[in-house]
Amino acid sequence: MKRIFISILVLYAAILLWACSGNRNREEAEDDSQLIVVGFSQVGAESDWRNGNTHSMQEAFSMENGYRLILDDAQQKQEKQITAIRNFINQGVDYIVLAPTTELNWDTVLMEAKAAGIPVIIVDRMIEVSDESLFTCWVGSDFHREGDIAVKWMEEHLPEKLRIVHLQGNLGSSAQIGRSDGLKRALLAHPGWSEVFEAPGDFVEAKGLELTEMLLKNNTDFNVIYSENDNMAFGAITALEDAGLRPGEDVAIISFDAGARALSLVMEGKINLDVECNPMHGPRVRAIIEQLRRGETPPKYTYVDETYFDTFNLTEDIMTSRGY
Ligand code: GZL
Repeated sequence: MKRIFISILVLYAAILLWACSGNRNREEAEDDSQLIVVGFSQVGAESDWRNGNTHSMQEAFSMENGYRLILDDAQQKQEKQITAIRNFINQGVDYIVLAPTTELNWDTVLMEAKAAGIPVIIVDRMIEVSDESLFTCWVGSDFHREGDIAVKWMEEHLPEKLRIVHLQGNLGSSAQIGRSDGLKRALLAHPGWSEVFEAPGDFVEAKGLELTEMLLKNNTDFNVIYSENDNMAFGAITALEDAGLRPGEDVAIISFDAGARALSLVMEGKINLDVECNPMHGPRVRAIIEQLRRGETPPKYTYVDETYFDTFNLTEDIMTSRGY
């Protein structure tokens, strides 16, 4: 008799537990419908900078903050971003955030987003469109200024005779256009500067390594590597060291992004100059969305503050305080 009573009690407790969990799932489902849905079309995961940018967006658009982030990695292909934006439209997201691979050919898909009444915020690189109403706001860097910072430093710290290897980012991206522009103008202004090699390394470490190994194998004479991001610089540094050369001494290394790994190399004297490119766009974009939700009008363009680091100004405190 006692055994039957206990069995009934256990069965009753199990039914009670099941009912509660069902309620909880329903509550979560109801809460989930209250979340603001953001579709984020990200370039890819090609560099430390890009990963820092993605992490910043994931932290800003967390469920705890009242958001559901749908992240799409385009593997550096514009056509994948266009497909992702169309998927976001079909899913009826509340906002679309686009980190564009290149500047051109966005009008058609942004017209579709506009027709669907979904605000589009552009982060990082710039886009060129026929009608600026096709996006709500832009948050990013001034890449031409970054190139000018690098050139000014080179004028002040490097010898008059420069034989420059130019490792470019993805051709057609604002980061490549702006950083290349700075060097191009300097080459015209400095008779003692010559560009002995130029090629896209697509912002990836493997291409930086491959291109530099090829140059060394061909006995190309160079004394500066102007690398348009840290990851290509990492590859170039490996190639130089494998060949018994001292990066930062035998060959000056100019880089962009200034991520944590690169700043360690600045401290070691292997990167001479690293121009900062701030990836922490998450909080800025979230602030824009919250302004829009309050019916306010955020600025159309917001440039992030950026500086540069070299062995003269970099400290351990700076490195620990930057968070990326
Ligand atoms: C710059 C960003 C560039 C970084 C690279 O804002 O677009 O793309 O410099 C990244 O590291 O791949």
